[in-house]
Amino acid sequence: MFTMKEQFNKDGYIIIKNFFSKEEINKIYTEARSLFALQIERVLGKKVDINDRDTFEQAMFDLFEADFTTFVNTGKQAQHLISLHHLGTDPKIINVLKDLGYEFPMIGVRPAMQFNSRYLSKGGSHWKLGAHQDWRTGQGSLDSIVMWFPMVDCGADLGALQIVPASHTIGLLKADTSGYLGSIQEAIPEEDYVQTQFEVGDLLVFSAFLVHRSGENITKNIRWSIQLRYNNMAEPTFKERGFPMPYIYKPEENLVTPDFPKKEQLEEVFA
Ligand SMILES: O=C(O)CCC(=O)C(=O)O
Repeated sequence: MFTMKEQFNKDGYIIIKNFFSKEEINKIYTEARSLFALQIERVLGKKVDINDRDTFEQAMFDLFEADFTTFVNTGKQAQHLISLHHLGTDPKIINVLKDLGYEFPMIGVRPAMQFNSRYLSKGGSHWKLGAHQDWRTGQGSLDSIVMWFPMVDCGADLGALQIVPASHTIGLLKADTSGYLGSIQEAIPEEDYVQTQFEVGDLLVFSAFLVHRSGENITKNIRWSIQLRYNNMAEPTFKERGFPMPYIYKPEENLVTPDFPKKEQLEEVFA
C-alpha cells in the first residue's frame, strides 16, 4: 500500500474522492452563475434561473454572442470571487501540500475558473487546451502542484482532463511558446492518455510537469472547473533562481469608461 506521497511521486498525480463537500463547491458555482446572470439580465433583458441548467447555459451563449466584451469581463471578474479564493487557502488544501512534502506552501498564481464550451469560443480552439505541462507557464518550484476539479459532475463527455501518468519525470518537453495555449510539439501516443472522471467534490492533484490536455466536451453543456496552483518556496532551485514570477498583472493605462464618473454620481453614492 502506497502513501499518498509515494503514489504521487510515482504517477505524478492523485485523485482524491469527496475531498470537498458538494456544498462548498456549489457555493462557488452558484456565485459564478449569479455573476453572469446579472449581465444576462442587463444585456439580454431577461431574468434566468441559474438552476435551470440548459436554459441558463443557453443564456450564457446568448450573452457571449450579444456582448462579447461584457462576457469576457464577467469571466475575468469571476476569477475574483471571494468564495473561490477562500477555497484556495483552505487548511485541507495546505495539509495535502504538506503531506506531499511542501515545507513552505505558497499560492503560485491566482485561482482560475474555466467555463469550457465550443459555444463560448469565437471559432478558435482555446476552449480546449492541447497537451502541455503547466510548469512552462508557472516556472515555479520543481515540485509545483496543480489542483483541478469540476463544479459539475464531469467525465469524458463533458471533456474532463486527460493525463499522461508518470510523465512528470520525463523533463520539460518542447512546446510552442504562446502562453496557456502553447502545446507540446513532441508526439505523445494517444494510448498514453488516461481520461479522468469526477463527481462534484473530487479533486485531481498533479505535478506541474505532468503532461495533460483538455478532454473533448461533446455536450451542449458548459464544463465549469477550477484550477489552483501552488509553489514550495523552500525548494532549493526555486530559491536559487530568485523566485521568478512570470505572470503579468497590471492595470489599464486609460479610463475604460471615458468621462466617468460624474461628480453627482459620487455625491449620490455617499449621500
Ligand atoms: O481544464 C482544461 O480543459 C485545461 C486546464 C489545464 O490544462 C490547465 O489549466 O493547465
